[in-house]
Order: sequence, then structure tokens, then C-alpha cells
Amino acid sequence: MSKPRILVARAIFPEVVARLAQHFEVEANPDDVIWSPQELAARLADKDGAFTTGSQRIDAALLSAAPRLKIVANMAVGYNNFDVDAMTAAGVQGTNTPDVLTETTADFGFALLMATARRIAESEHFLRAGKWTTWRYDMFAGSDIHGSTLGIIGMGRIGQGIAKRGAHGFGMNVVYHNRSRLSPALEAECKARYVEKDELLRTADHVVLVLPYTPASHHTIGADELALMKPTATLINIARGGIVDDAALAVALRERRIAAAGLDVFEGEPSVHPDLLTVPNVVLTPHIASATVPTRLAMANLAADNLIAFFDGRGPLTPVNQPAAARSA
Ligand code: 8YV
Repeated sequence: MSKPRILVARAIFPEVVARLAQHFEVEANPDDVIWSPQELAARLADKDGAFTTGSQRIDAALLSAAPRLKIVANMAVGYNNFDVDAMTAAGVQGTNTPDVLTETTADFGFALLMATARRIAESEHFLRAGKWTTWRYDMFAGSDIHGSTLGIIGMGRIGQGIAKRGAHGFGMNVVYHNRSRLSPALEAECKARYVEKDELLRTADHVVLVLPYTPASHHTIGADELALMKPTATLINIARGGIVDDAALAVALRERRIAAAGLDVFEGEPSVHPDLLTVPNVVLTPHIASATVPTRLAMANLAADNLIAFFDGRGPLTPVNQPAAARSA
């Protein structure tokens, strides 16, 4: 029997491509070319499965151009690149990579929070530019982490990881807002208290966004929400671009309506709103919250494991949908 055909849409660890090649006929992308939607659809026309990395849009148009496609394994916990309804209707399985990146991403959320609140990037640029000539009482004076109020919007696994770091490591008072409340046991474990979104925005010294991107979470933070925040507050986005209105945020930062922001994700990334590039009180990183070698390898292996388990007939390991009827070749 011939092996299922798999497309690997971006360059990934060679050892993971080699693993896939033991099970499948693999078309890889060693030069990491960014294929247009049309080119991706053309390459998927004869494929049974796809390995994606979170930025390839899987929608009804692509699915109808790829009639053999049965599974798309995303190397990401977020899967807003999937039109899940279209995939389910077409009988196409989707999978993601939860859990393996939780602690690494929570570490990064905290790193970005500390870099932002303590003005680490801004002060490093100052030093490198040769501007450090003396001590000043207010030089790069930022805001405290310890003992402050941490507001987390989106209390999934990563949000809970950030809450635990804040409460247990830094003695922070943690409040959160989420679509649903955590169980009392989980609230106690995270030392976190549920509040409405407006109360969180009004009271938090640091607001961290960790919610999934959906049409309902588009511009969760816009001009109105920024206006509720304290002028001394910081805002951290490690969730997805589009959750924050970046143009409104640039205005709030420039006018010091909030103190600072740390952003790992952007609307329309990899391009960044030009106004964010010119305000000093923002720390900008290129979507690297999950980027440690062990975690990226674990994500790639979990995406590969999903493809292997699916075609072995064991079913997907970490599904994001449940198509009623599988697609036939
Ligand atoms: C990925 C992410 O690096 O897992 C996610 O949802 O945002 C990141 O960990 C990115 O999506 C590329 O796969």
C-alpha cells in the first residue's frame, strides 16, 4: 500500500522531517519559502495531510482545491489560521500543540512583563548609544512587579502559568477575566480572583493578554479599554495580533495614557504598525514566546505525532474539531 502524502508547509527541524519520512511520502519546504494561498492549495492538491505552522490559512477555498486532504496538524497551540467550521464540514481533522509550550510561554510572558515594567530595552538602547554619562534619581525609573496587581485576560493553561509565577514568585495580587470562571480549586492554586473586565482594567498595574483570537476577541483592547487603565499601568500581549487595536495603543503610549507596553504579536505581523516603532515606551519582540529549542522541538514532534497517530488509525492526539465523517481519498 502506498504511503500517505504529507506537505510540510514551512522549514522545520530536519530530524522531525526525517521522522515523518519514515511514515509518509513527504514534500518538505527546506528553503522556507512563504507560499501564497494559491501555491499552498496547488501543492496540497495531491496530499493526504499537511503540517502547518500557524500562519497558513486553511479555509473552504483551500479545502475544495485539496480533495484528498484529511488532516492538518498545526505546530502551534493557537489555530486561528483554521476555519474550523469549514474543516469540520469538509470532514478534515485539525490538530494543535497544547501543553508542550505552556511553561515556556508563561516564562516569556513574565520576561516581557519585567522588561517592560523595568524599562530594560529602553535603557539598553540608551547605554549602547553612548548616552550614559551620569546617575540620575529618576533615570529609567519604572514600576514594581512585586506586590503589584497583575490582571490576566484569558485564563487558560498559559494564563494560569503566569498567575502562579506572579502570585507565588513575586507576591502579586492576581485578578483574572475569562469566558468562564476557574474551579475554586484552580483559583486557589493560582491564587487568582475572578473580576469583570472593566474592573480588571481599572485596578491592574500590569495587564497580560493570553486569550485566543476569535471574531469575538477582536480588539478586546481598544481606545475605550486603554482609557480605563491606570496611567502607570503596563500592557503585555503574548496572545495574538488583532486582540489589541495597535493604532489606538500607539496613541495611548505616545500620550502616556498608559506607561508602557510589551508586545510579542501584532496586527498584520510580520509587519508592525509604524507608530509602534517610534514610541520609546514599548518593548517589541517578533512572536517568540514559545521559542526555546526544547519547546519548539516538542511542538514539532507533537504535530508529527498527530499525523502519525491519525494515519495509523489511532485517531488524533490533540484534536481541535470532530468531523462527523472522515474524508475519503
Ligand atoms: C508559534 C504560537 O510559534 O503556539 C502558538 O499559538 O503563537 C507560537 O507558539 C506560532 O504560532 C508558529 O507556529
